[in-house]
Amino acid sequence: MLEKINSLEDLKKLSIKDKKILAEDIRKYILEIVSENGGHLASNLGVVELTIAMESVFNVPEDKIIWDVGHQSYVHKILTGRKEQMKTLRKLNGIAGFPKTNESETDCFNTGHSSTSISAALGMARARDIEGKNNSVVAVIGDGALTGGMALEALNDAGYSGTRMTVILNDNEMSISKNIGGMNMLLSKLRTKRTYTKSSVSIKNMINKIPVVGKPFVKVVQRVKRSIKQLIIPKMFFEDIGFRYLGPVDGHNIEELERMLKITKELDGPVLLHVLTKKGKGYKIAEENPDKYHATSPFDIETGEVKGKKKKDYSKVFGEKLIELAKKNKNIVAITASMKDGTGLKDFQKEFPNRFFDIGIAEQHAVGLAAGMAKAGLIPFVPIYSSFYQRAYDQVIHDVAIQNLPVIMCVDRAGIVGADGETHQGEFDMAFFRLVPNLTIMAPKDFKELEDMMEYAITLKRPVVIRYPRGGESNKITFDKHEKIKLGKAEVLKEGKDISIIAIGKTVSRAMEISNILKENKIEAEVINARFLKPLDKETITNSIEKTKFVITIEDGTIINGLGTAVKELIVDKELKDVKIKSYAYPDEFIKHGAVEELEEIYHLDTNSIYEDTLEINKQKQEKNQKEEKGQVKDKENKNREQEENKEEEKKQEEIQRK
Ligand SMILES: Cc1ncc(C[n+]2csc(CCOP(=O)(O)OP(=O)(O)O)c2C)c(N)n1
Repeated sequence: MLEKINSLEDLKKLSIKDKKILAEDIRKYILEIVSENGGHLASNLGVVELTIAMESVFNVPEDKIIWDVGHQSYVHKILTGRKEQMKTLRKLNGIAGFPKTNESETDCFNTGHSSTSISAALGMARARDIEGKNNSVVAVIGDGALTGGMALEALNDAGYSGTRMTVILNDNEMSISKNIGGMNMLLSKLRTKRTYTKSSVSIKNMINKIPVVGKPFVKVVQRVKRSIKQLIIPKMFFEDIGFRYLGPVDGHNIEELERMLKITKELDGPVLLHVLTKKGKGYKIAEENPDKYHATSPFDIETGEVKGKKKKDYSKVFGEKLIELAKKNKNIVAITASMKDGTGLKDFQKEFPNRFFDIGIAEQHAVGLAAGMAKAGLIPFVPIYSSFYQRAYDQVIHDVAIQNLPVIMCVDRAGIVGADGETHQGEFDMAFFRLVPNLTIMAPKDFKELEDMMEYAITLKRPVVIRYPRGGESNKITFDKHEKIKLGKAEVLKEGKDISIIAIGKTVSRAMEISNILKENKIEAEVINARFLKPLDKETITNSIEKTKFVITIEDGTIINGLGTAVKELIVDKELKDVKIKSYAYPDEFIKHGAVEELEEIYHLDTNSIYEDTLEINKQKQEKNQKEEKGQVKDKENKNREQEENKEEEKKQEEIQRK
């Protein structure tokens, strides 16, 4: 059936029976692609019928569908003319793993971070009303994403405004792991109810028939009415804030879905359609382990085994060390914004269930909560991915930094993460944290240094940022030396007279690799592991630059306001003369998806590019030195000649005078 579907027109012609066959074909196709390329599996398998029904009932691109997070948009992409290209999913220059407006006009809004869809949909609906158009606007949001503050802010606005729009709540009871929170408690009550289309209307009518006589009586009766409603219809939360609630509906029944979607299309004002789906639907292994197959590396379809050996990564080292530290210090607690697996906290939760807090997809709250805990004497560790820390920037400044509170902010997935692309790349954190007063910012060169930094952070008793990358240590360089961590002290890993290479975090091993190749070319590089972006070790760096007069900086962050900028500021402030500096970092642009190694090469951050560049600059430097030396020799010769001539002239004058 999938072979016959090349456009939405083809889809719309199918009978329900054929759409069911199509759904199975799409599942197989997604399984093939994700098992090859990696990607978000379980969420996509869960929305196959929902997407078919939506694309059948709504008329995209005139009607607007906004996919929250967007990780579940594969079915949509397959149905909207990108079936063949999906084989390039998440590859360099291939189809992105999230909606992209530049890929298709049916992707009406870019997403990637959670909980944005209702705001965007409301914005489009308001624009439609102002322009006097009539199209539908739909936000599709998961129960996980509904725990995010931005979604709740948007519900609050949309319900009150009465704007015509639809929110489809795709409820699979899962965020990445089991969903939690008060909203989830509300949804679990709703899940067990039968569909409210007719029944809700009749219950409402019944309640409205309770007579209200006399003013003092009104309030009492209203309160009674309200509690009766709450008892019978937990959907009242949505209705009370201004939404018309429909559902719950079986999210794998295309016929029923289409029927309900058609109703939503006809209704005025904001509507919330509650759809129940199963994460991983149709692939037993994912149904049984939806968290493991939420996002996966390439795997074997038969066994579900992930291909290739899984190496130890920074998140795991972080999680293990935190358990060790927490055993010694009862004040240590851990907070996650719905990412306990990704950030390595799974075992911490088992070991210390009372000191572990999964607070939903709510990064702002995570940091605000940590600030409160720190103020009251606890030591909160808050591991959040770099790109998601963007959400909590104000909380870092307002709640943590201004009050100088000892919150330990662990920035996981710092730097380029690869296939998830521009919304998930973590190249900005050094830049945006560097300008916040009171923050100490560190990045480890390897696992051992991460452990040392975590231990050290506790002793500081003020806000600390520790950033570390996705994946594991370098497999080319191992570090034997680990100097004790001291505030604002860099580590000189290798002494040299020709060039200073200053790096931080993951790129320190690259600096070592480059220095090794340079050595083969008789160039002695001094390698400095900066360790601290803030406070920067000005003394060590100045001494090195004064010696070599040629410095390169390497970092997996943006070129603006990172390590390179800090070193340049230092050179200017200290008025260091005749210094050549070249900074390697990501440029001032959003970095698209692709393998990390490919992206590093494109942006000249790979070992070879830096090495070749360095060789060239060093050659220029030597030529300049030689020229200067030659110039100096010539100057000396000229001076000597002048002196001789002067002497002769003096002699002549003396002779004349004597005569
Ligand atoms: C701001 C932000 N924090 C964290 C994430 C990581 N993340 C991606 S999907 C997801 C769970 C989403 O759950 P839900 O909305 O229920 O969708 P489902 O995958 O269950 O369909 C999380 C936490 C994110 N994308 N954005």
